[in-house]
Amino acid sequence: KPVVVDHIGIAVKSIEEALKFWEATLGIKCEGVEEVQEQKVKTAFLPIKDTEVELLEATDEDSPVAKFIEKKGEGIHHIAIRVENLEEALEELKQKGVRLIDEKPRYGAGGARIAFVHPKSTGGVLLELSERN
Ligand code: CMX
Repeated sequence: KPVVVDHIGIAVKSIEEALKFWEATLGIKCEGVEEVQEQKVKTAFLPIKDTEVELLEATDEDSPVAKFIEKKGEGIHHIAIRVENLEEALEELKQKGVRLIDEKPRYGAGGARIAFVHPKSTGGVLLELSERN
């Protein structure tokens, strides 16, 4: 089966400002804003056919998204691909020697179970695995 891109996460300084481009200019409607407190980010989801854009705004100055913007500026922060069984996917990658940031699932926006793969193993791209029911 082809891999499904669940969403593309984009780090922004301000979701309100970013929506002026995504909503007003491009006409892609934001379907909901949600804070993921544990990860110190506010997220805004904009559905595009078969995938979504996720705008990510830091909710704290020591948020990983604040640090990302400080270092690299606003831009693509991660790519999330859909998996059917997150534990199985993590186990398979581990067996293949892939370095994981999260060995165990945690919760992301929209109640998805997620885990991040270390950019050292992916050619510099932060990769998120996402299981949605
Ligand atoms: N792109 C490329 N590299 C990145 C990166 C990014 N976006 N974020 C982190 N890295 C790199 C770091 O530079 C670091 O590299 P070194 O080991 O060479 O120093 C490595 O990845 C590990 O990063 P870290 O910050 O030291 O590790 P942590 O475990 O503290 O945090 C992570 C990792 C990915 C969880 C955190 O940086 C992060 O981005 N958290 C926010 C997660 C998020 O976007 N949540 C939104 C909700 C989820 C959703 O539904 O999508």
